[in-house]
Amino acid sequence: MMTPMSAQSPSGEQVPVTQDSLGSVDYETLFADALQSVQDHLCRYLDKDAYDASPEAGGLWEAMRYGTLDGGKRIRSVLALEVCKACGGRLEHILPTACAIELVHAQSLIHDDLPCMDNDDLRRGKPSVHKAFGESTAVLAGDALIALAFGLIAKETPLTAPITAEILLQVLGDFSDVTSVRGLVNGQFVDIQYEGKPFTQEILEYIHTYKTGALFRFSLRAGAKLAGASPEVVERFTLLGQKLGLAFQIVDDLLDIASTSETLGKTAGKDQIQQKATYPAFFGEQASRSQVIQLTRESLALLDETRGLPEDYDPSALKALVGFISNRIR
Ligand code: GRG
Repeated sequence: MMTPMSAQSPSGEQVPVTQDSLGSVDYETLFADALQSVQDHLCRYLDKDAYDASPEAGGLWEAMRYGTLDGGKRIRSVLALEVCKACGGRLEHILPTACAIELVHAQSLIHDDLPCMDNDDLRRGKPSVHKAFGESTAVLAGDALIALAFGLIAKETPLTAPITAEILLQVLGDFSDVTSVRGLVNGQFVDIQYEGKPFTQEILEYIHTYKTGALFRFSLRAGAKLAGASPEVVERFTLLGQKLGLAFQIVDDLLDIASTSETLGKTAGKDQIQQKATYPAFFGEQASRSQVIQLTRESLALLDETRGLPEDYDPSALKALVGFISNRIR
């Protein structure tokens, strides 16, 4: 079992997240194997030599690799891997999808940073892709990453038990929803529409549900599906993904206020300048923090539910991830 640690809130004060104070875990150490598996697979997939690319497209591959391989917490892919493992699944079945999640996440950051979107010159502690490679290359790199992500799932997921063609098609269908106007694009659109405008709680929840929640929901859902879990278990983990996505985004909003660009690797303090629809702007910082604590408790309770899971089900790694999401400082 993981050792519980004390929790650090985004504002720097100690917050007891749960009764047993599950807190800021040493994420890189605890999940070193998962992080390495994802990184190795991504490096191999984005190896431009392996793709017989014409030399003229070399700059595009370079931009894609720059935006994807160097930096990032990989929290969504690690969640997918750990859910699959907890549900009795195998690494080889979830790894292609976990990496596809990282490709789409990288694409969303590349496009989000463009001047026509959130306009940020700094990402993962270095110049954002359009700053390093130019705007047209950044747009094309993002476009190429989305298409490659679908190919990764379709071509590299082994069709061995418990994975059937039907399960694989379901995952691809879910992935299409996440990457379309039923997911991230929808959230980003509404987020931009409401910049500098009055917004309601419903709009705020809507933005977060799609902009950030969609990829979290997919990550956990795919992890369960690709372990061959029952529909009930898949829905339970999808709900957990919804709660974790929301907690992750509220913490992101709090860090934008309380942290620095150096720590975050992206420009801090932008939400207020751009008058974004955020939890702290609507509810205040303290109430937002309380919501994170509530979501954390609900997430831990979902992980204590064992119905439909293998006899040796061990939620400790997933509980550590919940603690990391709630108490992260970057
Ligand atoms: C998917 C087709 C398609 C389009 C994307 C641009 C866009 C449309 C959506 C933007 C979504 C977005 C940037 C949401 C913010 C989510 C968020 C909190 C990102 C930061 O995630 P971290 O902290 O980043 O996990 P690292 O760098 O650690 O990977």
